[in-house]
Amino acid sequence: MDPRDRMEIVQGDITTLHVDAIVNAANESLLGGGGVDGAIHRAAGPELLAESRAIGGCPTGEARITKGYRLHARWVIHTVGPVWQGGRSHEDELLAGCYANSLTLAREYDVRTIAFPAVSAGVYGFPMERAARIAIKETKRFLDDSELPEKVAFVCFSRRAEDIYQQAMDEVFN
Ligand code: AR6
Repeated sequence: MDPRDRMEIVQGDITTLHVDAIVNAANESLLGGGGVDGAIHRAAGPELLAESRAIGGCPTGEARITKGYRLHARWVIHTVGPVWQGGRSHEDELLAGCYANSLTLAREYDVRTIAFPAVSAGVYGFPMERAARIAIKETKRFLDDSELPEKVAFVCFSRRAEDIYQQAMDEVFN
């Protein structure tokens, strides 16, 4: 199937989705925080923190996997996006790494359906337009060479984010 038909934009709360894996926009400690990270930890329950603590952290641009516990999702893939510092501190490459490394881990665990939030585009201050373009470009690149995951959802928390992702999709595929 064409990568475009395997990628979709959805608006809503990532913690409610029935997918094999959801991606968490974590920080290097993997010990939880605000934003989507806080929402995922609240929905998954305290076992998630216990398993995350045992991992011992994750460098920016990389990804780690845990179980999903009380979530519908079987797995949580924790990735650490870069903090936006103006764009000259390898933020683009690090963010691209978040997507490539999360998708690689997903494939290793036979994940068929996965959902990403807008990694780094909240508290970490990455401009949403730029983050969305990187997310879609990097995911397309991965899916071009891989049958798994079968479907990738980009979860937008606001209508504004949804519009931005839609535009990025049009740019990357046209
Ligand atoms: N479902 C989907 N998207 C959400 C949800 C949700 N439930 N909640 C927020 N978003 P952020 P970051 C969106 O700040 O920028 C944490 O404290 C949100 O609107 O969660 O990577 C971590 O521990 C935004 O578009 O992640 C780190 O310290 C996007 O998710 C730090 O924040 C990402 O916003 C990571 O910052």
